[in-house]
Formats: sequence, C-alpha cells, structure tokens
Amino acid sequence: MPTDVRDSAFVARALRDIALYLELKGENAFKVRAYNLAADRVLAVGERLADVVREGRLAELPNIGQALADKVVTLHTRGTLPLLEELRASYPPAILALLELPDLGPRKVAALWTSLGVGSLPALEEALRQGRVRGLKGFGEKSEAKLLAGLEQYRSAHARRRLGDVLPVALALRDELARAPGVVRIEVAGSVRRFCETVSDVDVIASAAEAAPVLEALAQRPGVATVLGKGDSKCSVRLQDGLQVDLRVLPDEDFATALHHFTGSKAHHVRLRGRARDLGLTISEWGVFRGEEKLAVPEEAALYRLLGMAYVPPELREDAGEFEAALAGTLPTDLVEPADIQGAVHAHTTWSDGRASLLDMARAAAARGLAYLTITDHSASAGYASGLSAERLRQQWQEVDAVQAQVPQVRLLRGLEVDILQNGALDLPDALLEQLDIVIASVHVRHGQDADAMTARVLRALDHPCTDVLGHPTGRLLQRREPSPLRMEEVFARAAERGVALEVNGNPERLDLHAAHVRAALSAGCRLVAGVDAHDTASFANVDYAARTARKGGARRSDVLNTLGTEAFLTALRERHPRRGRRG
Ligand code: DGT
Ligand code: CA
Ligand code: ZN
Repeated sequence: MPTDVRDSAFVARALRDIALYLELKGENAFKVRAYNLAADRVLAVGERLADVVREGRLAELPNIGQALADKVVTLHTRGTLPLLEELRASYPPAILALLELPDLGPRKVAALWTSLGVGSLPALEEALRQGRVRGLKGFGEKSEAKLLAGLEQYRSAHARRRLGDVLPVALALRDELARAPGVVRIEVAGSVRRFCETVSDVDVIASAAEAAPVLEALAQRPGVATVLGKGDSKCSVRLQDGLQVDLRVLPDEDFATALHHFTGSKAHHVRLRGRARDLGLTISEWGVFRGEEKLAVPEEAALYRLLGMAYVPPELREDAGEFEAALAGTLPTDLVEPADIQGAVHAHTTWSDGRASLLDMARAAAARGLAYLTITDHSASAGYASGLSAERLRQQWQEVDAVQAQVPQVRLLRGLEVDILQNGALDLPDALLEQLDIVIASVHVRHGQDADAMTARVLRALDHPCTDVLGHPTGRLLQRREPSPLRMEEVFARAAERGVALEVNGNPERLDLHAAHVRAALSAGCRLVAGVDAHDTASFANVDYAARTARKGGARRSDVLNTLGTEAFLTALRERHPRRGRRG
C-alpha cells in the first residue's frame, strides 16, 4: 500500500477496529473509549495528519497520550500494528460485520462466537435457520426473527450490483430529475460514472438555485420505497428493488467541484490532493482554495487546469497510472468511445441461440447506423446452443446473401464463434474456417480445467491460423462464475505474437476482458475488438459497455479494430493470415 493511502481515515478506521475487538474481548470500557477518542482526534486532524506525525506533535492533541501517539505513528507509517494483528488473528476475519446488524452489540457477538462458533454473517444465518441461536442466553425467538430481518436489510444495503443492472436505472433517473423545477445541471457521479463493473449505489449531483423542489422530486418519485434521509441539500432514498440513490443539490458554481468529488475514486483524489498541496492549494468537496480564496471551477476541466495537468476522463480516475500520465501530458486524447465503433462484432441469430432472425439483426444493426455486422453463431460442439454443423454453416451463407440483398446499408460478414475444444483444437474443419471473414474462437465448456490445461488449450487456439479473435477470454460471468484459471500474461504474449485480437465482450454480465486486463493486454502489444455478443436486437447497446470498458483500460481508438470501416477492418484481420483465401 502506498504510504499516502494511510490517511487519517485509514488510521481512524484501524483505531475503531481495535476498540471493537477490545469490546469483543470484554476489555474495560475506559480502554475501549480511549481508542475511539483517539480515532475522533485523528479524523479531526484530517489531511494534516502527515505533518503532525512528522513534527512529533501527536501527543499534544487532547485524548492522545504518548502510548497512543506511538500507535498512531506506526499505523500511519506501516499501515498496521502488532496489537491489531494479534486481535485480528484471534477472531475470524468477518466477525466485525456482525456488529453492523441493528440488534447485535459486542457482548452478544462475543456470545455467538464463544458458544456457537458463529463468526460471520453467513454463519449467523445458518445458525439462525437451524434454531441454534434462540437457546442462547440473551437471545429468544423474537431476536431470532429480528436478526433474520436485519440480515436481509444488511444484504440489500451492501450488495454490489452489476453496472448493467444499475446504469439504465441511473440514467433514467437523471433524465427525469433533469426536468425537476430549477435544475441547471445534473449528472450521475460515483462508481457508475467511472464505469466500474459493479457498484453499490447511485450518486447523483445536481445544481439549482433552490434545492428543496429537486430533493422533493426524488422523494416523491414513484418507485421510491423509503426515504432514508432528507436535509437541506441532500436526499437519500431506497428504490423498491433495494437500490440506494443519494442526490445532492448545490448552487451551480459548486456543481463541478461536487461532481468531481463524488465521482471519486478516493484513490485518485488522494493523488490530486497531494498535487494541490504542492501547489499551495486545497481541494475538497466544497471547492478549490488558495488560502481563504475560493477559485472558480466552472467545469471539471478547470479543476485539472488549476492543478497543471491534463483532464482525466471519469473512467480513468482509479489511480492506475492516470495521475502520472495527466501530469506528464502523456494521457491519450484519443481514448476509444462508443461513437467510434463502426461495426458490430460477435452476433448470434436464430441459427444458433440468438432470439432474433438474421434479417431482424441486420435491420437493427442498420438502424443503429453500424457499417457492418459479423454473423457469428455457435459451432456444432456447442450442443447447448444448437451450434452449426459444417452443413448448416454453408446453408447459413445463402441466407446471409439473401439478407444482404434486402439490407444493403449494413455489410454482413460471414463468421463463426467456434468452440475451442478441450484440447485446444477448433470445432470445425480448417477448410471451412478458411472461407469465413471472421473467426471468433471461444471457450464455452469445461471451464473447470486447471491453469496448465486451460492455458495450453487457449494458446493452441491462438496458434491456429484461422483464429482472428479470442472471444470472452476468461469466461467469467459477473457474480456468477469466476474467470478461468488462465495465465493471462502468457495469453497476452501469444495473442500479440500471433496478431489475434482479444475481445472486450460488452455483454454486461461478462465485461470480459475487464479494464485491468485490457491495460495488461495493451502493454503486451495486443489488438482488441469491442464485441457486442448480441443474442437479440436490443443487445447492440452492448457496444457502449464494450467501448467504455476498453476505454477504462486505456484503449485508444487505434487499439480497437472495429473502429475501422469495413474494408480496413477486413484488411486488419487479414494482416494476420496473408495466405488465407477469403471470398471477395
Ligand atoms: P461504490 O458506491 O462503492 O460503488 O463506489 P463509489 O466510488 O461510488 O463510492 P461512494 O458512493 O462511497 O462515494 C462516491 C465518491 O465520493 C467516491 O468515489 C469519492 C467520494 N467520497 C465519498 N466518501 C469519501 C471520503 O470519505 N473521502 C474522500 N476523499 N472521498 C469520498
Ligand atoms: Ca457510489
Ligand atoms: Zn461465446
């Protein structure tokens, strides 16, 4: 962990954890209180903690004696403390989460642990369902019911959700609130704006001369189940499906700094605050200040200009190298965006497991203004998806030609999403694959192979002269299936060597490659395609997810092959197979 992450919030959190553990152990209340008070002091010192530590002035603060001051210094500089490690080691790692349930205090949690061995939320749920808790001293049937309800509440409040399930809701909410009385500007902030693959809630920032009518519009909105809190400038609600929405409304002059602050990430902000300090500025949720003077920040770009750095797009604000690049002026200005995508790559039809006919898919692609569409149904071994035999694939080409005549606006490319068999061979004969415009090779079954077998399998597929694209490379399904145990560095190196493009699959349940993999693939020299993995006409919207995931990984327009027009795209694919006798 870089030292600047151990800010006052980090140290205070550690001190509070120590207090919680001491309570679990039944230590005396004064000792517990001392750690909690120290946490308050450290938080109050805020960003000056580093200075106070350096100047040895901690023990001068009220409620912090020399012994505690030493502990704060250790936490600040090393990130942990022998005492904390010792306490952590004597309990299961997830035990503190139990203390967040409404009806559980330290004494009860300690009883659950010592009597029942319950040290986590799932263990508690199991014990409750087995009726083991009600017999415990201090617990009855009533508290059993209360705890089960509390668990449910905790879960819906803490569950991370897939971006694909939240983004449409967030954008609809934004557009609706944009029509509330007096709204000047409004934007979704937080992890949704950064295009994180899972998010915990929706943060919305708006500007208006008067906040009350805008806050009221959210509180009154149909679909809101509970108003969690409402103040002068903020309203938090829970929607019927459990999703939390926080809305802040400010005067327009504060909009950009608030939007920036609540977009995060915290890690990105830590870097910016360090830079601001070097320039004699301070940045907070309230604005950018030089001493007492508040500087004008009409839009986010102005904030970065004040810091003497290039504008960092929200997707990149993760402290993944963007800070240094923006400072050095090397941040790409041609990062890929959805509008750059010219062709829909990776589409299924009713010929395999798609839900729309080839004709409907072609019409939908044309309606979205796409220049080309790759028809890539599954291959025969994908029995689960009615994959195409060699015979049926040839039949499909006749329909491709017929539909092409009917929908001349979009160029239809003959393709296949061919299964990578267990041994790494491709499912259909080379003689057939050679006649295709595009071959996407994907793993669909036997995800359970070990790292050696899976890596060898995929490397062999990359070596196949007909493979143009490796489809959804890791096979993960967000929150449902772990990525396969592939050694990604080897895959990236081989793909780069062979010129095989890696798919950034835009199905919101996949997002595969994810942003960090995109970054690694690009530094290995790989080319990408932004894939829609369309199984119906609505899933052309996956272009956005694919392009923005690639963008989050730092991909430039030129890194993504389907930003090219039809002929250039085909040429780019053929660069890999000069020998291949393609049609046309
Ligand atoms: P999430 O909600 O877990 O998916 O992720 P975020 O990034 O949306 O986190 P959230 O909703 O807690 O806060 C939104 C942004 O607000 C966050 O990215 C940075 C800013 N923020 C919130 N709390 C703090 C804080 O305690 N310190 C700093 N520096 N920034 C904060
Ligand atoms: Ca958030
Ligand atoms: Zn697939």
